Amino acid sequence: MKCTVCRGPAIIDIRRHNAKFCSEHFLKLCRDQVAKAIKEFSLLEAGDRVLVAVSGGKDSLGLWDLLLDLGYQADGLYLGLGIGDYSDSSGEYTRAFASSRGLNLIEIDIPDDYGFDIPNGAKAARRVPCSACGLSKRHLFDKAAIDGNYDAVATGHNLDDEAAVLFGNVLHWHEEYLGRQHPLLPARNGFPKKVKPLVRLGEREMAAYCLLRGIDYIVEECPMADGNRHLRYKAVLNELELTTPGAKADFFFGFLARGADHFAVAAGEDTLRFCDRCGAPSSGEICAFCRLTERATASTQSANSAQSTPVTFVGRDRHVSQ
Ligand code: Q46
Ligand code: ZN
Ligand code: ZN
Repeated sequence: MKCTVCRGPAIIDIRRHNAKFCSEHFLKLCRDQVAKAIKEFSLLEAGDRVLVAVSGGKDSLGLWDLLLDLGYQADGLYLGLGIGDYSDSSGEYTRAFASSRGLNLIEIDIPDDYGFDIPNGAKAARRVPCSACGLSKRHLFDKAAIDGNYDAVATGHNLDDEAAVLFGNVLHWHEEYLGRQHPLLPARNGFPKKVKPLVRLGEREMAAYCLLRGIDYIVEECPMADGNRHLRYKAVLNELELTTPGAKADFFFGFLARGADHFAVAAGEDTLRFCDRCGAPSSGEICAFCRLTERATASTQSANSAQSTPVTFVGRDRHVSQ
């Protein structure tokens, strides 16, 4: 197998590009694809200060590395979710990456700082864990970016993630979520700009990128993801990609080019008011995160009884919206 660019020994075959790459040209491809996404979707400007949401996984650590390589000022933000061993080791991988490169890592620990962990807090608030987790992440990333005066929050959603989310949103015709599904969410009404610079790279490419760059990352999935719809959509699309290389990219980029505008109105406008407790933009007097914290911590004292009480979950599966 030879590199399509230099004819040297290739280490990876990317069927949707109908090309093979040696390690040098593969790393260049990754950088070029991120630079292309940034330019194509106007994600960042030269010299921007970026806050990268890092989880210790291949996508977020790879993204941090790529943004630094492309010359952006990038700091990391790690959220401790209190999900047992998974959180312990994802924090260790993140800290090891940051300290080995002398990077600035901001840490927020939800159990220490807000008094609940995601599994028990979600149960107490009668939400599915990924719904409580997603809500907390959005709120805390936004707050950290605004407080720290960052130009944007960057997340490690890759092509596989975005295609799977799009698949779910189309399958159920979630028009509002379709209206927000874009690699760029501009700053608005007190929310920071949010960008997804990895949309042109797949999961397999991110794993290979980390391997070649010597980035150690947590391989294990979050235990709360078990049975998640998002993972089932990924499996369906992987099956399709096997026989139709490029199907995921066609689906996602075709939507952005020809479908996204149609749903833009459905995303609506955010209400211009602020949470009475924390000052975050909110559609009601008290924002969703403050309500979650209240319910999650009110039940901490009676956690034992909450655990034995049957609960009705509300909220959606993870990754459906930003
Ligand atoms: S961390 Fe949180 Fe994911 Fe775990 S609880 Fe669900 S949303 S699966 S990216
Ligand atoms: Zn080559
Ligand atoms: Zn609030």
